[in-house]
Amino acid sequence: MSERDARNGRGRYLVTSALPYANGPLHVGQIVGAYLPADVFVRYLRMRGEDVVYVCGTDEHGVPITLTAEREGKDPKDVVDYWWAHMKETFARIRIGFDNFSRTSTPLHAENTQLFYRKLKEGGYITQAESKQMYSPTEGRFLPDRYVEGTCPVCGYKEARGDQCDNCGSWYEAYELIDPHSKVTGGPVEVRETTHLYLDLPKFSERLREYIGGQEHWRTSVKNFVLGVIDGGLEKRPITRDITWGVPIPEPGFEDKRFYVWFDAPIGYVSSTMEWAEKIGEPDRWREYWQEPDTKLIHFIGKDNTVFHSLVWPAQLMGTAEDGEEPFILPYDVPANEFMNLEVVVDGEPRAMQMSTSRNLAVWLHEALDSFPADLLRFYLASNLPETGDVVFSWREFQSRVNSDLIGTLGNYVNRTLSFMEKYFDGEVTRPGEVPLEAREALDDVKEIEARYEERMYAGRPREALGELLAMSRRANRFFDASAPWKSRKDDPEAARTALYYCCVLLGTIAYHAAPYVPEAVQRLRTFFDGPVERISDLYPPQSYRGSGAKPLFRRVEDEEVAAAEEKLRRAAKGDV
Ligand code: B3M
Ligand code: ZN
Repeated sequence: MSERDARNGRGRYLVTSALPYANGPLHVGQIVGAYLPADVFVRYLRMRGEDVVYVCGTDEHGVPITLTAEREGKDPKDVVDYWWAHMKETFARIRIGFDNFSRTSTPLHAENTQLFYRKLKEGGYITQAESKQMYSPTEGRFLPDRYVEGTCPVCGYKEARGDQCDNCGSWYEAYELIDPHSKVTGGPVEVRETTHLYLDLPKFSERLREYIGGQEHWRTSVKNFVLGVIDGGLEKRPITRDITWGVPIPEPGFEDKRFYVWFDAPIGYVSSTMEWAEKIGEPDRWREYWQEPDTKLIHFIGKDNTVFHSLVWPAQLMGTAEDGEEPFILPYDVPANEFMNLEVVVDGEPRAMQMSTSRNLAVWLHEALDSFPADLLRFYLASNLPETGDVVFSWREFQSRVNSDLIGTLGNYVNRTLSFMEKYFDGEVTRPGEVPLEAREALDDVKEIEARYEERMYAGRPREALGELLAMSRRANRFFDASAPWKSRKDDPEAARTALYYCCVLLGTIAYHAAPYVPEAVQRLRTFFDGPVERISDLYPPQSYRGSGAKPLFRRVEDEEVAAAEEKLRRAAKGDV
């Protein structure tokens, strides 16, 4: 996304967050990758009057699901039902405000997937071929991607998955792994022939290169990575698997196979939008968001999903556009975020470790929300988004960011303004005749900071925008300090009242820009702050501001809480949980 988008308008946006596999609780690493940045962005766009639909849902197919089901001795359906509900609730608790949270096991989604397939086939983009797949003689079945583990053929990483290496991001066929073995039994696997359907990616090479090459506003890392993949030469990719859980394939001879999860998953964005349109009683509305060329389609993802979203998925979309029907639009942007590691404090020494969901070495969101208000977690996570590189989650840093930035800088400004006003001016300040120089300077500075905030926000970088929000709060605090109303209220009460009026102007602007990050606090603020919460550039100064009964917007994070949270991670890291 680019600066040229920074305008106040009524653009149309379809924003998506990657569909999480419905096989376990959400952790903070996922939230900072695909959800919080998207949610903050969407909230902001809405405040600016843009037309936005924000969809998501669970990814309920594929090996991550069947592996979990097997491990737990359950039916895949029970696994996804449970986690769909759990995730939906957790997202609501942290205030991720999807317009629709669907799931890929719906009949509508199966229909859509088969429709995409048929269109691709009609377009001549599907081929059929025998292929080599990993077969486990002891288990008597083919083992798809993630059931197989081995050493990465590119970087030598020992625990590389069957379809992709988590360490270097390479993308290969399972039989290319060195020393491949079954993830379930640990036993050896062998290569056998089986028939599959393929998406003819090479046919899209030129169009993909042109499409991606033309995306001036994409993050360079994403763009270069994908162009590199195309330059390396695209191959036909199998879109079916020897499994029984997934979307059925409308082809004779494929009754015992299912579509590969990455074929159907992105179609889930379309299905979720259709479901949304159905729910609001305008079943055709989804077309505006998928077929109007001026809609901006933005996929927020974690970087490990880049190839699928910026290469395979656009090919799927291009390939369905050719039967005379209204074509689908292509992604306008694919903001891919980096990873979050965990700080574990061992013997007083902080160490960064990779999260491991299987070892329970993670900060689970639902647990964090049991201990802390959503706003506090949102604020810290937003200040620590992996927008440009990997980051580390640290409970100590959570405490210091919340206590010093959120409470000490932003919350403190709100508090001192409102309590001063209530205490000395009966909770009301009216518009003064003239703007004193100091106030004018403060307003001008905040206007400048606001412009930077907005540019960053429109560029899909809420972490950087948050820095500007804090700059705004510091500037406002400086104005409060410089006008020293606690002094002037005695010898020049009018000057104090004037200063307080402008403090309220700044307060309303700070609250406006804080709302995407800490929505609950700003909602609460409106119950005791009566005045416009508005961009400074749009503000029509009101006759008066009122405020009474103000309460602190945020609560502090205590040392004991941090100690307890750290202890939990320490124990997980040592393996005794
Ligand atoms: N479920 C992978 C993941 O959670 C996958 C994303 C699908 S987005 C269409 O990392
Ligand atoms: Zn690798």
